[in-house]
Amino acid sequence: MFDKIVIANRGEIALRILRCCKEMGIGTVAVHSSADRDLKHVRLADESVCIGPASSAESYLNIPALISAAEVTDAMAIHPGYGFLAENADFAERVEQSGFAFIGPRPETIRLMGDKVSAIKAMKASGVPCVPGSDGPLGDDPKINVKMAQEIGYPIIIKAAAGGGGRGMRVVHSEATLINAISLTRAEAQATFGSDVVYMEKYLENPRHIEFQVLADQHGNAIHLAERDCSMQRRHQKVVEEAPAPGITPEMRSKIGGRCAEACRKIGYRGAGTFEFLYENGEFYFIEMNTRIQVEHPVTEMITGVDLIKEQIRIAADKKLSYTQDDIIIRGHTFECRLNAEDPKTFMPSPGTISQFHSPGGLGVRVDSHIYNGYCVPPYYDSMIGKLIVHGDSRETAMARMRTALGECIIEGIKTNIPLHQDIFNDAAFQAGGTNIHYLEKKLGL
Ligand code: MV4
Repeated sequence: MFDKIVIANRGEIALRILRCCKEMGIGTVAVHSSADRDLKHVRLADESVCIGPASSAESYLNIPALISAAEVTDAMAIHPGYGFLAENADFAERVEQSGFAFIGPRPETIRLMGDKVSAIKAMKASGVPCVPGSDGPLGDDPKINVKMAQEIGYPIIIKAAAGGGGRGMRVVHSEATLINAISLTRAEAQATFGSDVVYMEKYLENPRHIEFQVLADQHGNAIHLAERDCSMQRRHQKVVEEAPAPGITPEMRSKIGGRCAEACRKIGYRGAGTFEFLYENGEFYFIEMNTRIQVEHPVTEMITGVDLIKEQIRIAADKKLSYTQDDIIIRGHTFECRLNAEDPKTFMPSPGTISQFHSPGGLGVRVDSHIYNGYCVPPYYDSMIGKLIVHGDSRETAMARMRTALGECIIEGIKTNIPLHQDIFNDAAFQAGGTNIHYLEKKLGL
């Protein structure tokens, strides 16, 4: 096992990784920007290194500074967390070339999944159900593209191969606008991602966003850990996640999850990963794979009892998975509310000093947050200040527990989105379960 790990991230996920390392008896190196000296995990880490100024580009995205931090502290591995460099194949490659373990997939896998066209191709070949589409990059012959769209059936969506997470997409409702939409998406993709490769899919109008968690070791073992429903989102930012997804039968879970695990074995996947699906009319359609630990990983941990960060670290250290598929049993229901320092109505960021923080607690309540009384939320980074996670024996119990926890939570000095969460947990359609990806934006009148 590693004797020391560099935590190449900040905020709640850095603290989550630090806690896991401590539990595993692994030494910790916190790296931080000059604006982040007072982060909770920096104070708790065995060692800390300032890697640059406040700007992420010069600190958390600074590859040479991160590798130097691992070298000077004589660490063995680097955990990238989520965001920042977590899905940067060049970073993973340079970490490994410098003699450190990258706690994540192989660089080639990150690259494969970063290109959405090659990701879909690999998944389709491995038996994962995909959205009907172009099965590859679009060419420049308008006649061929018109015919393809006709065969798929409108509406269709044009997506940038280098996009993902909602960037570089355009919905087309009829043939009249198709050719222009392809050109526009191509030009935008070139400008934004430096690649003009685009592809076509059937546009699903009212899907839910359901994703499967997987773990795969370097000994040919791969398992799935059920699904999460992340449909409650605004502008591609998830707001509430839950597991399991309402209405998904054990048979469907085992069928789709099994396909995901099988795909992992086929491509030689390593580490934790997420298969993103759109779910509509009882069918799953793969859209993208995330090669990182995700913000919402705790909902899966709470229903399975599996420590996903611990498994990531063990896998990177070449250990076998601690579980077989048969060991994974789903118990109860979990919700997660992402707590953001923002105006609950305008969504404007609200950085500043937290003058008062009282954490909710009690049976089935988990708070993954780095905030404390007097902590100053800096304006330079994402506005997420923590996650409130609840578990209960049933969806109803978990929901009641979340309402109680939200009511107990006091954060003063900054604005937070707690009132938005309270609205969501009092919403009849959300209470019934199974709301789609457009529900929140419609509710908010966007
Ligand atoms: C789609 C889609 C409908 N049909 N693909 C947006 C983020 C990116 N990961 C893929 N996205 C979508 N792809 C087809 N063929 C609708 C979306 C989409 C979406 C997906 C998941 C969560 C929120 C979303 C919000 C708007 C659009």
